[in-house]
Amino acid sequence: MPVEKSQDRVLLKHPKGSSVEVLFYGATVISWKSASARDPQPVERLFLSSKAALDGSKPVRGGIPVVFPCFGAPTHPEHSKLGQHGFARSETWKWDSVVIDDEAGVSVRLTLEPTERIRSVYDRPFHLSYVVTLAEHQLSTDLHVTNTSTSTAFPPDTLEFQALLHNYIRAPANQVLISPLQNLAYYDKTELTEQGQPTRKTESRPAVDVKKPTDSVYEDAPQNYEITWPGGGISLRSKNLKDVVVWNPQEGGRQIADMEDGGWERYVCVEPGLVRGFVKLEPGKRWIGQQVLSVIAEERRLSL
Ligand code: TA6
Repeated sequence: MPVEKSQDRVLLKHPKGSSVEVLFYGATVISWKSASARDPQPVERLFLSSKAALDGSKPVRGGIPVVFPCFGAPTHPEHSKLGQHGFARSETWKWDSVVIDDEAGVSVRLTLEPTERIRSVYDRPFHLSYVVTLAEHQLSTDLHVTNTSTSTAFPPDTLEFQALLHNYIRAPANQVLISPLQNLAYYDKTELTEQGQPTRKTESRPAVDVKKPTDSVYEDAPQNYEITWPGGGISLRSKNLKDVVVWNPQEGGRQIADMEDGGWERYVCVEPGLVRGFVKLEPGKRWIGQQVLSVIAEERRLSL
């Protein structure tokens, strides 16, 4: 299956018409096109702002930015020199290899290792690899984090990090519903306490909408979600990413310099991550956070 590599990106094409495009900058998936029974021609499934910078000057506004090693503003002392959402989304990753190329799908790997620039803000023993896999109706992305320390000292040279896959799913924001999140504890970042912390709430809605500005971090979520709207839907399964963030700023999107006009009406972010607490990874160990996005089959969508 064709894997077309250029200076700054790689394009994967499936014989059944689906495709995915990954920028080396941030290992950001910037396009995923897939057909369905309703759309015989592949259609774009991700939102990418027309004002997004794709030249490596700033993180990409749209697609799937990779968040590592901190989510939001850093809270861990080891992350204190990092900016919002860490450095993985704003470094240029290296092309590694084609991992799989068969009837079922095509899959490539990019890697990121400490560079002088990264070490100046995050001097920790890590290796990242990101595997993007395209199938006919499915896109999987897997983030592998290795603690490369060989130290046998005590206490161990543990790597502590958060990770999240910041999916901008193309959807009519005023009609989209996300489920099942009912009864989960969540932190509402649009409502701060007197101490400036997100308000802790319990989700009462069987299906969550984003008709008003939404920035909610759900804790210990089921890792199996449906994002649906009249005539469309995406299912999302994740592994080792116990939390999930739902974000849409609505009109607040006007304040975001690289958001296209009205862009907030065209997406919802549903982001599986491990962002409450930290992964604690001992020397020599590897952790993998995974997600699979699938186009929901037509028959199910019609019955919604
Ligand atoms: O994941 C949701 C969030 O953390 C929001 O709080 C919102 O600010 C968004 O990410 C975008 O962050 P960015 O740094 O890309 O502007």
